[in-house]
Amino acid sequence: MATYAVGDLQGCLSPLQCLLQRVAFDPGTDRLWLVGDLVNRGPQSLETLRFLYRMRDAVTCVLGNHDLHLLAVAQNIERLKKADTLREILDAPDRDELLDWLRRQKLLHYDAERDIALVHAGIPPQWTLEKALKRASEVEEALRDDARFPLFLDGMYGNEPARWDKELHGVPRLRVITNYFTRMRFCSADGTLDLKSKEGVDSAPPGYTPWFSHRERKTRGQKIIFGHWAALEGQCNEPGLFALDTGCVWGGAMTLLNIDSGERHRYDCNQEHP
Ligand SMILES: [Mn+2]
Repeated sequence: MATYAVGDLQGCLSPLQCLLQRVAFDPGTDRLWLVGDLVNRGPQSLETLRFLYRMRDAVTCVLGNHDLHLLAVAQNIERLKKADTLREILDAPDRDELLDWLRRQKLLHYDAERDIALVHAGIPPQWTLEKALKRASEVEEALRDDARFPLFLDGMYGNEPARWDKELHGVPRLRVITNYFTRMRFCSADGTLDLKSKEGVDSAPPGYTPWFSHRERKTRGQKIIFGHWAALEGQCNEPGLFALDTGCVWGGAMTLLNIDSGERHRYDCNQEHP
């Protein structure tokens, strides 16, 4: 029995299946963790969701920005963008079953036995893991609540407030929490977000650094698996951090990590043709 974590899929099902085959993944005994962004931009978003749903008992998943976008589009709250490849999900006969499963996933997962956290983008420097889990559960509860679900999705879009304040309430409070867990790359030491820069660690505006680089970060030393940031190319020198987005959908690679042994498996999109 082994536990694996895989980087952003974004509808790239064949590379995932290839990697799972390579490690002889058995959904009866093995476990697969996903850093989110299961769908969008890639070629097989619907089949990816169906594949994961079928083996959902073996899956632990956190939501990414693209997954939340899919939920908002399906609620007719947001329109499809030109580059979105989500139409096939919206038209699928089993869409409600798939989307209902997706909506019940977490923003932040913590495995106490392994002492590892799983999140799409990251945990802002000013939060302890304990605080972060509480904040994440506020959004998770809104997602599961039939009445609050559409209101949350409707107010989810936007870059403001750029910083957490415990006095925030209602939708702006949920928005900044969601932006931390699902969109963050750079922030300042007090957790003010810069959501515009998307390139490598050197592309930060003055006063900003990657969320994980702040010296006073309260989760320093905590093991955290994350995705979302393809420009890192899987490199992150912070102790305990595992960056798994290696840009499969952009022609890079898909990375599968054996959590217990630390062994990494790579599917290189330029060299392999399933
Ligand atoms: Mn993302």
